[in-house]
This record gives sequence, structure tokens and C-alpha cells, in this order.
Amino acid sequence: MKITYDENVAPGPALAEGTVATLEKPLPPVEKKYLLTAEQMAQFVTYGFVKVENLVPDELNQAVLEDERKWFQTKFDFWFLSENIRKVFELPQVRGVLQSLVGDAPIFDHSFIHYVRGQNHRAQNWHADSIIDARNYGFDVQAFYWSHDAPLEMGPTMVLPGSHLRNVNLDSISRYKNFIGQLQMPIKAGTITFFHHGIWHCAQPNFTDTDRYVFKLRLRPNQEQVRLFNTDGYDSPEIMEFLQKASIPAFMPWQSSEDRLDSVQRAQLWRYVTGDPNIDISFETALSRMHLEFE
Ligand SMILES: O=C(O)CCC(=O)C(=O)O
Ligand SMILES: [Fe+2]
Repeated sequence: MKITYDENVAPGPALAEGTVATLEKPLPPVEKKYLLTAEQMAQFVTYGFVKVENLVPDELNQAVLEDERKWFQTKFDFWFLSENIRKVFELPQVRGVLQSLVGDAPIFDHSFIHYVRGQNHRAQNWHADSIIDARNYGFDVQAFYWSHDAPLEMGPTMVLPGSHLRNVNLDSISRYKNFIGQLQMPIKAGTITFFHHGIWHCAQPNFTDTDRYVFKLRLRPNQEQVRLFNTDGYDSPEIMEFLQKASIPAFMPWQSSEDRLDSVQRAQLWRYVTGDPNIDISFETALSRMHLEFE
């Protein structure tokens, strides 16, 4: 994998002020065992994220946490300053997930340390990170890496599962307070949650005395995102059953009358990532009935 830098979007390591980064070394594609399984990819397509625990060893978590405490105010520059954070994303098990989602030549979009001070009782507004996007099915991935445990009282990120294909931009949903079906996941150190860029989310209050950090890296694919994961069994009865159940109206309680449209969109995304133009997981096989061409 080699992350490239588009100077029009974000400065490369050589231009970042005070940088100690050496990010130019390409790493070989990972072995198949590190790729997302078809089941994990089905979860990503359905919910808009996949949470992978135990990706990063304790020693490295600890080293990153120390850097985060020291450098949290560097925000966009942390990636360039902390060698330890880059080591996290060089681990084969981490590259494997990224490669499954965006391929092995992604483009850096941005990164940031998100910080919630101990006893900060304010939640962030609901939002989706910037979606300036004319792609039909392509998506960026946002990796949220946790160097420390974050139990619910510490304010790990809240998400709305399944919202990733309802395109909203930035704060256009900030007037909402709560959604039926919103999900806040307790986090163990060494976990990365990989988000589809469209997912609705917000940081939560921290009721502990300990500051909370999460590091986010956003990558854009540099290729079609077709059959990048371990596709073994992608059309097996078990996976089809999981995907089809998720397409039954009101599967996600916040969806309302658009649930059928969501199911068609997810079905299109499943066709895209599997590269199978005929597979149909939409409600009542709407895609096939409409003879929709897959482009
Ligand atoms: O800190 C978090 O949990 C999420 C922060 C976030 O999504 C943002 O500021 O864009
Ligand atoms: Fe965000």
C-alpha cells in the first residue's frame, strides 16, 4: 500500500510544517488472511461501518496515547508528527482492512485528533463529514482509531447505522437530537471503526475525569472498489439471508417510508463491491424487477 498526497487537497509530508514524517515508502499488498471477509463487507454495506477489535497491540496503543496527550492540539498535523500513529496504519491487519475498502493506492484526504476533555458534558451535533461527492457508488473510508478504552461514559462516537447512503452534508442534520436506532459502541483500546464517509455521527459527552481521544484518517480510493475484499462466500445462503433481512422495510427503525429506497441503494452498493451485476438483495428484488442496469 502506498498513500499518496494530492497537493490540491492536503499538503504532503514534505510540506507539512514541522514534519518528521517519512511516508513515501510503499508497502506490499497484504495477504488474503488480512482482508475483510464477505460477512464483514456485508456489515459495512448494511450499516455503513465495520468495527474491528484487537487490531493494534497494547504497546503501540500506549505509545500513541502518549503522543496524543502531548500533541492533541496539533489536530491536522498529528499524522505527520507522530511516527507511532503511522505505525498503526502500517500494520498488515490494518492495511488489510483499508485495502479491502479503498484498494492499495488510496489518496490522503485528511486526518485529525478528535478530543473530548474529561467532564465535558456537551455532545457534538449530529453531522456527516464533508460529502462533496458526485460518485454513484464509490466511497471514502474514515478510520477511527482508539488508543485507549472508551466505555460509554467516556463519550465514544455515536452513529446512526444504515444512514451512510442518505446523503446529507456537514451540519444539515444538526437540528436533530436523537434518532430511534442510534448506536453508541463501547470501545476497547486497539479498536478501529471503519466508517463509510456518508455515515451520520457525533461525539458524545465525557462524564469521566480522563480526556478522550480518537484519531481519524480519511482516505479516498484511487481505483474502482470492486472485489477488493475476500469475496469467498459473498453469495452464500448465510450472507444473502443477512443482507435480505436488512432490506425488509423498517429493519432500521429510523428509516420511515424511504426504507425501500434505502434497500435499493444498498443493493446497488453490494453489486458494486462484489462486481456481480446480477446479485440482488433489494426488497422484493426491486432491482431485477425494474431491469435496472448496473453501471
Ligand atoms: O470525536 C468523535 O467521536 C467524532 C468527531 C467527529 O466526527 C468530527 O468532529 O467530525
Ligand atoms: Fe465527524
